[in-house]
Formats: sequence, C-alpha cells, structure tokens
Amino acid sequence: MYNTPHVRILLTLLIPLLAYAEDWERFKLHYGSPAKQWEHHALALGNGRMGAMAFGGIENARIQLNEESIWAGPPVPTPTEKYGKAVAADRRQWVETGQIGRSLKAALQSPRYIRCYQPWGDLYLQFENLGDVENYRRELDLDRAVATTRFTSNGVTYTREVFVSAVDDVVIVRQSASKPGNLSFDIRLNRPDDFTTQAKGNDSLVMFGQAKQKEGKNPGVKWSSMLKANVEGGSIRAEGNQLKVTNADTVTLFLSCNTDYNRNNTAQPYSYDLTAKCEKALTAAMDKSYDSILEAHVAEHRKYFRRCTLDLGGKEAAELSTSKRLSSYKDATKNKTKSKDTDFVTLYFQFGRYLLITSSRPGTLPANLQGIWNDKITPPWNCDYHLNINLQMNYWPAEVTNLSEFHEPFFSYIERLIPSGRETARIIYGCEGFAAHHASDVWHWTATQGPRPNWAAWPHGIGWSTTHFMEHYRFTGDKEFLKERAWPITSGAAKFYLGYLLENPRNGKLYAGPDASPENTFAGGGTHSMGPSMSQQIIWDVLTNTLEIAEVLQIENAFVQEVREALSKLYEPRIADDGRLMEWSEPHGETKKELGHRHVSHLYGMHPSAKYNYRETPEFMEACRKSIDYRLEHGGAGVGWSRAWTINFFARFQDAEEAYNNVHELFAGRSTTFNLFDLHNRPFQIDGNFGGTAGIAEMLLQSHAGEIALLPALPEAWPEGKATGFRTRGNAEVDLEWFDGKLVSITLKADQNYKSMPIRYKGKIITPKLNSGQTRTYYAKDFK
Ligand code: FUC
Repeated sequence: MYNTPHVRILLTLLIPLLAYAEDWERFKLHYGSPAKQWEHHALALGNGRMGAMAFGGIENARIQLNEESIWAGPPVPTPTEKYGKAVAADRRQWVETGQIGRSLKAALQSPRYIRCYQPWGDLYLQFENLGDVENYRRELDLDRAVATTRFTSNGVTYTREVFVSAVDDVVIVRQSASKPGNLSFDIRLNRPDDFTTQAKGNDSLVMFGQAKQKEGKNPGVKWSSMLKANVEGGSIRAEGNQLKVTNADTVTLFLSCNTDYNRNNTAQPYSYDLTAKCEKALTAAMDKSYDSILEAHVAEHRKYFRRCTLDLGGKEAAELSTSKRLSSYKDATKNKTKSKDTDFVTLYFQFGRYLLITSSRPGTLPANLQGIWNDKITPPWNCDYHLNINLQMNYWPAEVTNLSEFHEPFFSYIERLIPSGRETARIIYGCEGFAAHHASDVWHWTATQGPRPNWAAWPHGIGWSTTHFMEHYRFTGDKEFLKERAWPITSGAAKFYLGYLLENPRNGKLYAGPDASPENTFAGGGTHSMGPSMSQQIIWDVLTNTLEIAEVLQIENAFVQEVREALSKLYEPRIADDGRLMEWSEPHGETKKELGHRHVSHLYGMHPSAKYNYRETPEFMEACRKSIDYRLEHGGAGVGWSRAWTINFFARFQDAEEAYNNVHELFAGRSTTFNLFDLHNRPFQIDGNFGGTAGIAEMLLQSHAGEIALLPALPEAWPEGKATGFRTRGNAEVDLEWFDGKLVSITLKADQNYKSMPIRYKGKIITPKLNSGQTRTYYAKDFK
C-alpha cells in the first residue's frame, strides 16, 4: 500500500532530499569459469585508444591487447576514372531513354581496397603448479571499468585486476596473492604475425612490428609497445624474450603501445621513437601508487558512466552469473515464454554505454566494427568503418544516453574523409562537394571498393553521417559546433547532391543514381536504379538540414536558394499497391532469397531520420510498418545490428510489445553472447550493442519531429521503473518515473540554449515554460 503513485508523489514532494540512489554494485558481468573463446567469453576493457580482453585464466592467463591505429595498408590509390565513365554513361542514357545502362557492374570489377585493423598482441602469464582451484570468479565491473579474477588454491587466494586507464594512458594488470611469496610465473608477449619481442633489463619487455595485410604489398602502421613489471617481494629476471617472476607477493604490470599513424596526414607517419614514448608513459605511471592510479581511473570513468541510470526492477537477479541470466532468455524463447529477468535489460543498456566510453573518446579514432577489440590479423570485414549503417549505429546511443562528447571521434573521422571524398565526388561523379561509399578505413578511402555493386556502388557514406552533426546540435544547442562543423560538412554534402541529382525530363523530379538500396538486390538480379528510397530520404535530410542550419546562421545566397529548389523538386518515395513503402522508385520486387533482407534501408526515413512520423506523415508510418512486418515474416532481423534496428523501428511505431519482443529476441537469438557482445551470426560486431542500447532508450523517451514523447513504447514487462539523466533534443536532461505501467513524473532540467518542445504522454500534452538553468517536475495529472 505504500507503493502507490500517490504515496510516491507525496514522498517526492515531502522529502526532496531522499534522492534516488542507483545501485551501481549490480552492473557486473560475472562467471564461474575462465573464458574459452575470445568472441564469447573474454571481457572487454579500454580507454578508447588501447583495449584489452581479459580471459581470467588460471595457470595460463591470456590478456589480448589492441591499439586502435594498428592497421595494415595503406591502399594503392587506383584510378577510378573507368568507373566514373560508366556512371556518366548510365546517367546520360537514363535522361535520354528512361532506362539505365548496365556498365556499372563491369566497371566495378576491382579488388578490395579497405585495409585490416589488426591486434597489438597477447600478454600471457604462465603460472606454475597452482593445483586444484576453488571459489573461482571472474567479473567485469562496468561501474569501475575493472576486470577481476579471483580463486583459491592450496589455501592461497589469487587476485588479478586488469584495467585500461584513460587518465594515465596505460594498461595495468595486477596480480596478487593472499600470502607472501606465492607468485611464480612467466610473462610473455606474443602476436599472431609480424612482430619481435625482446627483454629490456630484467623487468621489461619490448614488442614491436609493422602491420601487414596478408595479400597487401604496402606495409602499414609501425608500432612499438612496452611492458614494465613492478615486483613486490621475490624476484624477477629476463630469460630469453620472457620475464620470470619467482616467489613474489604482488606483481603489477604496466603496458603501453604507440604507433607512427598520423591521422591528420596519413602520408607522413610520425617519426619519433615509439618505444621511448611508451617508456615515458610507463615510468610516469609507475611513479604513482597503484591505489592512486586505480582511484583516478575509477573516478574518471564514473564521471560519464554514472550520468544516466535505468531501473526496471528485478535487481536481485544480479546475483546470478551473466551466462545464466542470458540463458534465461534463450530458455524462455524455447518454452514460448519470456524471461523474468528485467534487470538484464538494464545491464545490457549500461553495457552499451560502457562500450562507448571504453572504445571511443575525444581524440581517438571512432569505434570500428568491433569497437577497438580484435584478435585477428584478417578480421571479418577488416574490422573497418562501414558507412552504410554500421558506423552510424555505433553512435546512436551517444546523445540520448548522455555521452555526447563520446560522439566526437565520429565527427572528426568523417571530417577527415573530406579531402578524399572531394576527389571521389569529382572523379566518379563529376560533382562538387564530397562523397564516400559504403566502407572506409584509417587511410580515408572513399571510392568504391570491391566487385559487388549492391554494396560497393552507393555514395551516401558522408551524406548519412552529416545527419549526426545536425543531431548533435539538436541535442546540445551548440551554435559554435553548428557554425564551425555542422555547416561545412552538411553544405558540402548538399553540394555533392546538387550535382548528383538528375532531373527526369519526363516528370521534372530529381532522382539520385544509378544507385543501390544498401546491399539488396531486386528481382532479376539488378541492384541499381534511379531514386532508391533510402537515397532520396538521405538527400532529403541533407537538404533539409542545410536549410535549417542556413536559417539559424542567417545564411542566404545562391547556393541556399539552389538547395531550396532542389528540395522542392526531389522525388518522394511512394507507397506500393500492397501498402508497403517502396524500396525502389520502380516496382521492382525483391529477389526471392532476400525477402527478409537484413538492411531495411527504405525505412531510414522513419529511423534514424524523422522524415516520417505519426504527426506529419501517418500514412508513411503505416507503409513502413507493413514493410518491416513483411521483412520479419520472411526471416528478417537475422543478424544483431538488424535486430537492434528493428527495436528502434517498433519504438517509433510506439508498439511496446513488438519492441520488447525484439529486445527479448536480441538476447534469446543468435545475436548476444555470454560476454554480452553482439554477434553478426558468428563474428562479434559492436553495432548491435549500440543499436540495442539506443533502442531501449527509444522505447522510454523520444524527442524527434518537434516533440518529446514519454514512455512511447513501455511494455507490460516493465511496469515499474525509473530512468535518470537521459537527454532530449532541445538540450534538456530528463528523469522519468513510472508505476503500474503509467507515468508518475518527469523532471526536466533545461540546459544552455534550451529549446522548449511540447511533451506528449498518451496523447496529452504539456508545453514546458522554463528557461535555461531551470528544473521542473511534472506529474501525470499535469498533462492535458
Ligand atoms: C554491412 C552488412 C553486413 C555486415 C557488414 C559489416 O555490409 O550488410 O551484414 O554487418 O556491414
């Protein structure tokens, strides 16, 4: 009886000091045995630049290491004129005859140019005779960003802590034992290929090399790394290229890695002494106490991690191992029920935020297909930057879950594509501005790559990415950013589109193309047509955003006028006779084997874009709904990122139960593994983690299309809950509480340049009147 909304409201009013306290202790992934497989079991740590995967081994402990800029390459620039000529010929033919030619495919027969992201190496600790082990536990504490392995053997408790400090820019592995003199082990640094390890003195190892693509001729990034050991009690000595610890009490290993990769001028690698740079960082860290390094690391991590909380109840499940909790979803689906572990959703949500903090920080490269974690010389899809959804999806949770500054590596990376993108626009399309195709790497490749037109020949990599610049402005109200960064990149993409769009002399409308709908093929095996829906929608976004920015910045000139005209003549995707949104401008059917294709590109207009929404274009929302239903009926959403996107779609359809079914399926199906990594069938692919996290947020709070929607897709499984520190467009922070499936209260904190938007809850509206700096709480009854 004390737990009713009225009593709660009363309590909130009477005791404002009784602030909500999140139980951070429960955000731990934990297990009762060491990791066997990298993809499924090892635990991810990182500081954006360096990453570690802790296996929690007993006698043989592996810690796999990464540094974000170790890439093979660079690619040999190849002339793309041939492809450009084919594009021009096809475009001419379409204008003249209404048919597009077939020269694209032939012109694309080119090797793959994108290079591979490669591992730094592996650290192995090889222990002697530990005997039988009891009370084994390994965990990853998301709130501290520390992995701990603990077990007992012969009455001695062994503890290993691993973390990657952003403050001190070092990887730290600390091994201790509960009784003195019990630590005897060998320390080894290894890599699958192309490396040398040497001991330096009696307490250090140096490992260095140069990344090389298997079939690539050009050697890539040079790297060097160093390990220094601080041994308390006992002794340490070098033996060959290993270190040998004997009878120590505690051993702390400090590791660092540096490369010659110069992101601002890739043709001019850094020439400084990489090993000396490592040594400097290690020595500086070793001058401090372990406790102070750990404390600074935890405090810095929490500053971001703790900004946003979510509580869906069921916290007691945190006692169970993470594998058991995940299995409860898999078992439930087998038994045609649902898991009761609602707190697992929260764990997954916070894990997504954790992954963003640890893989992408201001000043680093953006999170690639696997964030920063990869143990293979030739990883799946090169572990590169895929620009036809995957890289963008990585950043979907950044703004709404209060990690706005972690969006930065994405922005600066896309900006670095501009010079190469200009060449691509000019040589291939004869256009001004800039464009990038479906994938890139640290060498800023923007031309087509690979032989298959359904993925390769699609020039919207930068266009789509510019919408993130606009969204960052919408969330933060940062006018400086709008002027200095969003305008140049958005207007540059718009310039490309002004040239790329072709007027159809038969109806006066502007069409993109010949273009693909990412990775899909239509009946008869064709891939390219004029005006595929996604291309038209992305261009609509870019032109609309250009005009919006021009208005804010009061820019009015011939270019802005040209954009306005182009927008008014832009061909609009249509709804087919069967009620579905058409994927292509012509009524091509999908090929039979792609009826459930993982890309649902034509629904871009409803998510991540807000072009289609219930208030302004309800008929398009209905058509989108029919399209996704059809995809799912035919086995769609088969890979993690596609399932994650589907959650976002259903959140925008405000279909709580279907959104939840997809969250459940994300865990129950093939897409989430024991260490909570998202899987693309078999390989790890981080986009699904980020897309899933964004989808969960989208179910609780939306702020696109000019209004804030509260609990737009709250499923029955989450009747009671609390979310704090979520962000909305308009630059406000939101705390939400709900009970019995109904909203209790929303607290809105207006930040700088706050832009008020109507807030909608179940069809009722409030239009908050508050100024920047003010906070106000509204209750369900306040909505009219
Ligand atoms: C896109 C997707 C694939 C995969 C790859 C990395 O091309 O179609 O499913 O995710 O990116």
